[in-house]
Amino acid sequence: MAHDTDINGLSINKDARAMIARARDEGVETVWDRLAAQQPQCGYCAMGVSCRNCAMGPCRIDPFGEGPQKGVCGADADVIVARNLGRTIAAGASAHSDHGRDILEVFAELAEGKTSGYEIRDKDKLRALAGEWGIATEGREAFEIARDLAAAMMEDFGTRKSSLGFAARVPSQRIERWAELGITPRGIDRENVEMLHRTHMGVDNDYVNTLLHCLRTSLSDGWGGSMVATELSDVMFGTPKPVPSRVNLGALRPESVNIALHGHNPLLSDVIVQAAADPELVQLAKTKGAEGINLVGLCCTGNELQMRKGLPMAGNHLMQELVLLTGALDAMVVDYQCIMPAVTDVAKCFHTDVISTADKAKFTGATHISFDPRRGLEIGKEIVRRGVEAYGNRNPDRVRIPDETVEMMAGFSVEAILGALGGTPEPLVDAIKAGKIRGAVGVVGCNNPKIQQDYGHVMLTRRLIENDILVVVTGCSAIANGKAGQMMPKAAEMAGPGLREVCQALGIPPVLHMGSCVDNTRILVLAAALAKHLGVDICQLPLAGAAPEWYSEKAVSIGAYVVASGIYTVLGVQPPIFGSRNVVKLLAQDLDDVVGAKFAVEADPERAALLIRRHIEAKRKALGLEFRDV
Ligand code: BF8
Ligand code: SF4
Repeated sequence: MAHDTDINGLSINKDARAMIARARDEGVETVWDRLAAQQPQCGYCAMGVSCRNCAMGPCRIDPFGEGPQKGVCGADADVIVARNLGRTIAAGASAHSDHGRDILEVFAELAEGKTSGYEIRDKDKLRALAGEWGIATEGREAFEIARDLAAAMMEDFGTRKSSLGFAARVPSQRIERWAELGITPRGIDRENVEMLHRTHMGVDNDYVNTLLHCLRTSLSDGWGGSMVATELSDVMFGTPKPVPSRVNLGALRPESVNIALHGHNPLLSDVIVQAAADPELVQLAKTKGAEGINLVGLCCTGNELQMRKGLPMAGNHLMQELVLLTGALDAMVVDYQCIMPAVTDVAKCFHTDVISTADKAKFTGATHISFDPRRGLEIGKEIVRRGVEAYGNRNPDRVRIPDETVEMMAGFSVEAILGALGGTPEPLVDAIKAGKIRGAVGVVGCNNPKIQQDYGHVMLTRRLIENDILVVVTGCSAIANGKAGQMMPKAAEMAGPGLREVCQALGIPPVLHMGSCVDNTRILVLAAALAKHLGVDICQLPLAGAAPEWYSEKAVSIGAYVVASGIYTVLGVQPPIFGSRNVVKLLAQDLDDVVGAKFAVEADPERAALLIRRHIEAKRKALGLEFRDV
């Protein structure tokens, strides 16, 4: 196994390093070993100039201009790079939107009274959503309203409409821009299918046209599939409110049955939380010698549970193998997305039962228990029972749980943020106008083993809050910031004087947990609400986005819809587009003229913070607000 990197360079987390060291001692392969084994990675693919879209290929373009400049079909670097980006975005948007559809289908069954373990927990939100979608609520039962809302939302996935239901949330200036550019998302599935069509050999051979459709496809995710997922999850599982929680591998308890919930969709994990409280199962755990049943989260399923229930979080993306290396995890329950196939291999080195649950996401080496919402609670109990049984196979001599947990706060939905402000964005707008808060930035996305784990998230966030910029986080970035102690109200001490004053007055942290990756839509909703409140377009606000350690196709879709919504976005990992100067110029420069926002790529978080601060001050200046020279 190749170990060319010093462990300290792999992660900033003490607990991660301890487990990586254990993996090396015991000969267990992890993501860092596999990355080393892949070196050197393909330069053509890294630049986006390889294509295998048809059997006349595979083809590649020589980025140095000496070798071939066209694929067999005649596609040049611009066309190939744009097509590859389009397929990446379609995959990412599809992942989010299919997750949204799964929630919607269960919501529809719930409305018909056919599910077990689900209820409508936020009836106010249901009524508010129905109002937005033009569905009558007066004198009607929640289930009747839910039935109509489900039917209306299902239409958004198809081809019968020319714009999405949530478009009414978008400021009118932005809607007009999208219409002028021809990028108004029509149907969620439609844009993704059309992207696959356009990128077939011999269809869209104009890179500008393809890139515009990239934006439209991503918008069908942000204002479509992901937004359906977030909003209906709130209706079914509760709209998050500020809640205390904890994070780190120390969330595992040596004396308890430990079950990790990993993946993205709260449909199953929510019923598992109910099942784990079942007195019979708790008793069973006790008869096996355990103190009780301890659930912990990983990745975005973890975020969903942490946001709504304060469930402790074991870690983010690069912790999924390391949590197994504690030897203290009895079951890892997975649904889908970001679950490395490697987890079943690492689990084999211990007693851990990996349980897959989605029929569309099976894992060789895992136990598959097919999820069915009609028997949700029963299946939840069956899964928890397996975890309790696996505890009996645990070898206490192999248990190493490395660290104390860190306290963090979660639960900052838009409703909760507005609630903390007294029900209106006015106080936030006033703080921005007064310059106490210079602006706000969403720091989101993944871990990537090419970057020292969490360094990008934590350092960028630190530099922003020090400079009076409010940070909102989702996904693995939220977990990284939690581990770094930046998500408690006392972290306001790390912030600049203006932001500190506002946070201390409201009793909130300077870094707000807004949820999972589909919950980036909460950030869109907040940005749109601020823009509407001020009567401006989103692109005029002092806002930015950043994905310092992104790895996934979903992150590319998120970046694209954030930019298409008018928010400047800085990526910390180079996307595979640098084989086409024209594509880079369009995305990093020309886009600003058409959608009022663009991308930047900057690996160093200190420099990324500077780019963002300059951008925010420029937006302040353009709005006629007091600004600083950065
Ligand atoms: O959807 S941040 S590594 S876990 S893709 Fe995955 Fe990235 Fe984490 Fe959540 Ni989002
Ligand atoms: Fe080559 Fe064109 Fe086929 Fe791509 S689509 S593999 S560039 S011939």
